[in-house]
Amino acid sequence: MDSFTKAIKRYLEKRFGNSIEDASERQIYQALMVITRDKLAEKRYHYINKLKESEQKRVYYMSMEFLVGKTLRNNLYNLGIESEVKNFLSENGFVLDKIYDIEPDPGLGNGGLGRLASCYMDALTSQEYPITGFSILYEFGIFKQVISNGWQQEFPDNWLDLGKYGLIYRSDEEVEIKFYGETKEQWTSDGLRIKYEDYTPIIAEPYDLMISGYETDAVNVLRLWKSKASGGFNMRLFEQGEYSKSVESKAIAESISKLLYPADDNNKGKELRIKQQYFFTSASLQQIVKMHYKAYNTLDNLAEKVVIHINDTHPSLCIPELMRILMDEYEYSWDKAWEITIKTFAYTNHTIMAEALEKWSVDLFRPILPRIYTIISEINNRFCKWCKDIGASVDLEEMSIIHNDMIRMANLCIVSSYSVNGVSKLHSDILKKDTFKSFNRIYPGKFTNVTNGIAHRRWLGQANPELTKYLNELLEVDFIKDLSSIENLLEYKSDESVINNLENIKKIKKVQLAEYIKKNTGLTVDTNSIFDVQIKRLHEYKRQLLNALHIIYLYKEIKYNALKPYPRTFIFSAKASSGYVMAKNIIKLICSISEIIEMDPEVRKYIKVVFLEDYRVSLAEKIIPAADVSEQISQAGKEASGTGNMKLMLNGALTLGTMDGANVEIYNAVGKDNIFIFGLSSEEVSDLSERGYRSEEFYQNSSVIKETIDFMRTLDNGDSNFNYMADYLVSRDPYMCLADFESYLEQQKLIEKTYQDRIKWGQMSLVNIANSGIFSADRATSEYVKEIWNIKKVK
Ligand code: DL6
Repeated sequence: MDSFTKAIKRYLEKRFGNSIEDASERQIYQALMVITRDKLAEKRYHYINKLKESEQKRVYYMSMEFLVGKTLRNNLYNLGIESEVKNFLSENGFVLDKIYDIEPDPGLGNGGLGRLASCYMDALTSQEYPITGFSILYEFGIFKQVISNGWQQEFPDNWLDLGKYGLIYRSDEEVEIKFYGETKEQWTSDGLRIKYEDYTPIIAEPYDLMISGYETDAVNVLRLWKSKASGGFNMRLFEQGEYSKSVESKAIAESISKLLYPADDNNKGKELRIKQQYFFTSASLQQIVKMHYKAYNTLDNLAEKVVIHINDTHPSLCIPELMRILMDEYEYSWDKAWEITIKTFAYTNHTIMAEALEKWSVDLFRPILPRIYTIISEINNRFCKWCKDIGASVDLEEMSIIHNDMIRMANLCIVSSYSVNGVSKLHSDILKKDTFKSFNRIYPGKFTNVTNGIAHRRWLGQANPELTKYLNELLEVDFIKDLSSIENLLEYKSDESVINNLENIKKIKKVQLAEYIKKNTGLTVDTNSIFDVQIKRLHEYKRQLLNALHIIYLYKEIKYNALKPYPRTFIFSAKASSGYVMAKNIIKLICSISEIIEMDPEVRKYIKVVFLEDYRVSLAEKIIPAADVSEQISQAGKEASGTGNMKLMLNGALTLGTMDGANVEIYNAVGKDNIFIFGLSSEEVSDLSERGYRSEEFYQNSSVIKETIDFMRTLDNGDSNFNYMADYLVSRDPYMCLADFESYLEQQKLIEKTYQDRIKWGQMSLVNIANSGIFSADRATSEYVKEIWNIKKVK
């Protein structure tokens, strides 16, 4: 620790010519970021040497998204020096929490999928497994959301400005990526060779983010690639006065890593997305193969030493890229290259939503990546032929990788990987029995399940230090090291003093959140009210609209039927994709309800609605520990797993949910008396869809639905969209909010009643915390390690 504080002082002197007494908070932040990073890099050096010596198998985790969250607190916590740094800073007049606030959230992802990738990096590192993450260094991560008059507005998130201090630039490992051009087959004395002509080269610059583990010597790396024009700007054009043209090619090259998820509702956007996918997969594969070859002087043993994990289909171009490298650069035959390839890749599917299963049009794809297209096409031809040869009575229309001039990326992944997994039991079953049933038939054993897990060190240890400290003292087990031991808490289920203490901690977290709400929205919320939380991406299938409809119902009952419910604060936070009109309408609706209630003294005594803008990891860390109710109300069969449900449970919130995704496993873990379940099951949803769902029938046949929707219309003041949303529910309601409304209402009433029995609620909350062990990312990654990757810890 001494050396750490000395290093801070030295950095301030050398970098800014300042002593610590004269330093600004910004300078302290920069010093902490750089010194922590360098300390981790030093540890990494020793770790990587051990790894090289052991020649053991490694995992490369490919993901277009890593929602890493703020890094500084995580790193100090993992290094076990957080409290010393806090004291040192405080002796010198600084507050560590204020320094943490300076760090931007690296928003290199959208939601669950990206956060999962980061939870897994953290968990694997804490368990000393060798993993490297690969992604893109987006200059602008997920947009900053501002709510203006209830409407979402998007602003660029220039996170690198302050986030760059955590990165190490590895100029020695740049690679070139080739787009467009033509490939020609050429016979040489060594046989048939592929020659690239007229291609556009782009340089991938590597930046490394150190990933620390808890109480371990292991340090893994997340490698982020940034695009750069090959050869910089065009000097000749510049000298001829063609200033804009001279920088144009540079700008085009650099657009690849400019933005996370450029809108792809037009061909230009789609093109850019394909380029992003190939850019980072090609750079990563080139790097992996080069390192492997350097270590072993052969690629014959690649699959013995390397697993490449494809996180959803976005990185699926890894597959043809490995084939290309093996054949075109290392002169392997097709058969040998294919044998290596299919033993190297494992794929996780994260969605069954048809619109999220990626497809690329051949016309768009082929000119950008001619050689990669040829390889995909050949994989497909051989796969279809193989199906016919084995006489499989399968539906090639459903399974062919290229179909109706579209390339189906999930099919490519399934055909080319040795393992395919879903992310909850229900989701994996649906993949096997429905979405990919024909594949499951011809590849018995390939499909498997790994239920998601969360990094409890961040979501409990760091986000809720009060609860962590209390449980540490009470349980006397290191549940931060091994979350399964938290089940010892069950012994205290009948101990009222423990229940009271847990309640007091919840209150502390609610007060902290209330302060944040006040500061950021101006709203005063009652910390004795039930904090009812729905935080996640805004999507129709997640049904924030169902939640809103319940609030409208309560409003009507309070105002016109003298209902006096137990006070409740409904807290929402969610970003909508910039082009997703209905999602933006739902945000507007929630904000309008909030405003109307706030203006009504009679109603606001009982209910309040808060929409917290700019949902991100660090905001989730504030909301989750303060939640009483966790709304997990997706239409059954649509949410692959969910991970927010696990984080909320871990912090003592009770789940109000459908039997969807991992809710089913939460239900099994806590038992039916410690969760609030409602709504149609996934089979019932399918049956109803097949029979033809008509929401209007539910509207006509249920007085409570009819009255709520009719009341909703009366709230429309011209500037709000109550009427529009009411029409939408009655005429379309694609995710069956109306079908589930009455059963949702029933559980909401039960929640209100149960909450008032403080001991009962406290016991239920305790049971949830105690049973959260299986949702640790340590458990989930251990399953990947044993069942899929077959790797060992670095000793
Ligand atoms: O597996 C992580 C996460 C799940 O918890 C969510 O249920 C699921 O919706 C999400 N999937 C995606 C995929 N999107 N696309 N494409 O984000 O993955």
